[in-house]
Amino acid sequence: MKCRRCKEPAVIELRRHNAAFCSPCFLHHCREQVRRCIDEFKMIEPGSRVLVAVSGGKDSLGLWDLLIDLGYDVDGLYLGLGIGSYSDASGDMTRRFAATRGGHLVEVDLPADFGFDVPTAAQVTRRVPCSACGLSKRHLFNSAAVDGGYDVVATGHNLDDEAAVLFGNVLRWNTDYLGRQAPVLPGRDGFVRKVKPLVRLGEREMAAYCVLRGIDYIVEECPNAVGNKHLGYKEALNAIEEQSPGSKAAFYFEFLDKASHLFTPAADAERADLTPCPSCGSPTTGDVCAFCRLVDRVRVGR
Ligand code: Q46
Ligand code: ZN
Repeated sequence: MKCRRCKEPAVIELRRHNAAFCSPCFLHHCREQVRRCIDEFKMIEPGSRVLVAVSGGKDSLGLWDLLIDLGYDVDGLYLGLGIGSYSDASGDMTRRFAATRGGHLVEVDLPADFGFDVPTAAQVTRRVPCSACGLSKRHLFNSAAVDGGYDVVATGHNLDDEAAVLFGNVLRWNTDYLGRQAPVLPGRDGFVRKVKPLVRLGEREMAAYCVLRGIDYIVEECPNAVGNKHLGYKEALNAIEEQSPGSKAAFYFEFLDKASHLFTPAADAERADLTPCPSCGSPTTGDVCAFCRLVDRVRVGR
């Protein structure tokens, strides 16, 4: 197998692109995919300050690395969730990357700053851990960006993640979620713009990117991810992709192109009336925001 760009021996084959690349050309390919994605979806304007949410995994650390190399003014944000040894390891990995790359890391810690961890919140609310975790992430990514004066929050969702979420939403025709599947969520009234610059790269490409760049990342998944529906959807899509390379990308990008606009009115209506939370000032549709209510519930529940 020879590299498509330089004809040297290839180290990775990408069937979806009907191509193989040597190591330097593969890294170039990854940067190109991110650069094209940012341009195409108008994700980051020149001079913007970007905050990338990092978990210590291949996608978020790879994204931070790629954005630095592409010349963006980008800092990392690490959110400590208090999920036992998983959180300890992911925090260590993230700090090590920041130190090696000379990146500035903003840290927010649920136990230290808000007095609870994800397992406790799950226990008190009697819901799955991902529910309190997702709520906390959405809230704290935004508030950290607002407090730090950032223009954009970037997350490491890759093509596999987005295709799997789309698959799940289509299976159940969750029309309001389908309206929010875009790789860019515009900012407004106290919400910072959110972007997903990795949607043109798959999971395997991100793992290879980190290995070839010498980026140490946490391989183990969060213990709460085991057995969730999302992983099942990924496996189903991988089986289809195996038979027909390119299906995953076509499924996702053709949706964006041809159908996503049909669902945006539902999503827009839901974002209609926002007022500042009396407790923390974040925009909310209710009185006190969902995150402040969670913090209160956990405090009382104990
Ligand atoms: S939501 Fe759920 Fe993740 Fe939070 S509790 Fe773990 S699996 S980390 S992406
Ligand atoms: Zn609040």
